Amino acid sequence: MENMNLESEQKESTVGDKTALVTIIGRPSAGKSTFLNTASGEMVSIVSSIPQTTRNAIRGIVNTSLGQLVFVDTPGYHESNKKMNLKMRNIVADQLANADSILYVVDSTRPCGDEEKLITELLKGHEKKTVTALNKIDEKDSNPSAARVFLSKQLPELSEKNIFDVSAKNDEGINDVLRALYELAPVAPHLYPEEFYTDQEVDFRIAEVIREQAINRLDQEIPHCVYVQIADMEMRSPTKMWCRAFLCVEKESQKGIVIGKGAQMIKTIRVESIKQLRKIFDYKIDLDLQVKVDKNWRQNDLRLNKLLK
Ligand SMILES: Nc1nc2c(ncn2[C@@H]2O[C@H](COP(=O)(O)OP(=O)(O)OP(=O)(O)O)[C@@H](O)[C@H]2O)c(=O)[nH]1
Ligand SMILES: [Mg+2]
Repeated sequence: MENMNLESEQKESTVGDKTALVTIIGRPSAGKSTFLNTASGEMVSIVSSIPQTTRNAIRGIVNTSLGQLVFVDTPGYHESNKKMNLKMRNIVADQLANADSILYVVDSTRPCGDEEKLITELLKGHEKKTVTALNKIDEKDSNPSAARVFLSKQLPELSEKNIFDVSAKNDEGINDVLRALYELAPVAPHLYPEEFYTDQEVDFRIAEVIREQAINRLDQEIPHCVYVQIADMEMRSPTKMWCRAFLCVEKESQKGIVIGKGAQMIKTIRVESIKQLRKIFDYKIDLDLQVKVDKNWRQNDLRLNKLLK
């Protein structure tokens, strides 16, 4: 009996008692998903140099001795009347309304103009619960001082002590941001068991990894015209899963490009996806990957409602 008590004592949580739901917002390509991956130490949200990589609200959980921060990565917020963008903006607005606090990521290498103003408008009224990360300070053309001047004009209520210079890519300044977020967080029950670092379903994660590998190899408009459909998944043994997925494009002409000469492109996407998935899951995934045309899917409300949430 005594031993059992000892065991339960040892298993007692080492995660502190604060909890907060933190929505990450910022322009496309500001580095929101990179921040989340670095802060959580896991590949939670896919990253690419192409704006509008993230299309969903994606949760990543950071547990430390101070408590549990549940980050919600969101699509880059920007002006465009395209159906898909309007849906992505709704995702951001919903997540902002739900948030206990906000992590505002600014790309310090880009001048703060109208695009940034659009986001500061969204943040008005939320200044007290916002922590700002001026990202990409590792870049030569980074200008965090200019960003600070812009912010002091646009959001004078924003406390300077909650604005930090960071490099999400190089893990610089991340702990300062986390500390400030813990400072704002209330003592509250945790939202997830401490072994969780994301709430994403397996099929969604597989689809996202394939999309990441695809968009990082395709150019011009094609990355925006791609989505991944998981058609079938089956555990064939405790260490092996079989999965059939379709890389869907909008037009017949794009299909040829995604397949590539001698099917080289689709083969590379498949092999690199398997490698990435191996890092995430503790079983091997045998991937059957094919390309399919889903004509003008970005105009299809049913499809968008299913893909963007
Ligand atoms: N130099 C540098 N590049 C970075 C840093 N953080 C992110 N990046 C790069 O910026 C690009 C966009 O990063 P993401 O994390 O996908 O940006 P995002 O804000 O999630 O973009 P969307 O999902 O499109 O809104 C990628 O090429 C990243 O490697 C950083 O601290 N320094
Ligand atoms: Mg992103």
